[in-house]
Amino acid sequence: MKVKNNIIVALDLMDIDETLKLCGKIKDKINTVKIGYPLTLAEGIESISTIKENFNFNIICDYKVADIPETNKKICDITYENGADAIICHGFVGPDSVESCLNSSLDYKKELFLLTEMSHPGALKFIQKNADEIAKMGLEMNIKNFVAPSTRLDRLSKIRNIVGTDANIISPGVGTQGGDPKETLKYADSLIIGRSVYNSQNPQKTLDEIIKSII
Ligand code: NUP
Repeated sequence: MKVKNNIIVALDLMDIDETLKLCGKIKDKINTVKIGYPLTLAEGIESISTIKENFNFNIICDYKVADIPETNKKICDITYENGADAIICHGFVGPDSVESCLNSSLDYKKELFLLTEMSHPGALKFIQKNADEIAKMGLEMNIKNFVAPSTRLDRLSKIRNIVGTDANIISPGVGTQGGDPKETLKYADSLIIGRSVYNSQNPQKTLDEIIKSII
C-alpha cells in the first residue's frame, strides 16, 4: 500500500454524507483513509464500498480484531469481502487469533496490520508491558505491517528496532493526542491523523501545513 504524503486520515465521523464531504475536500492530498467502529456502526459496513466507489482510496478498517480465531476469521472475511484493503487486529489475544486474521488477509490478497502498543495513557497499564512481545510475535509470524504510538517516541523507536526497517509502521496519536508529525516519521512510515483534520475548519489547509512540516 503506497500512502500518499505519508498521511492516513482517520474518518471517525458518524455520518456518511459528512464523511464523503470531507473526503471530497482532502482527496488531492491523501490516498489512504482509516475507518473504524464509529462510522461502521453508525452507517453500516457499506461505508467501505461507498468510500471506495467515490474516491478509490486505500481503506484500512480499524476493527482492532481481538477474539477467538474462529470469530476473527468471520470478522476479517466479511470486512475484506466488503472492500477493505487492510484490517487492524490486536496482538494481545495471542498467535492463534492473529494467525486467523493473517490467513484471511492472505486468502483475500489484502493486508493486515498488527497493533502493538496503543497511544492513549491507559496503554501503560496493560498493553505496554507486552508490546515488545507482541511486536516480536508479529515478526515471527512474518507480518509486515504494524501500528505503534506517536505519543511515546521511545516506545515507537523500540518497536521499530524489533520489527526492523523492512516493516511498515503506521502511527496514531499525531496532533490531538500530542504526537509530533516530523518526529514520528523518524521511526514510522505513515501518520494516522483524525480529529486534527476532520474537526478543522479548513481540512485542506491543515493537511497542507502538516505536509509542509514533514518535508
Ligand atoms: O493506539 C491507537 N491509538 C489510536 O488513536 C490505535 C488506534 N487505532 N488509534 C486510532 O487512531 C483511533 O481510534 C483513531 O481512529 C485514530 C486517532 O485519531 P485522533 O486522535 O487523531 O483523532
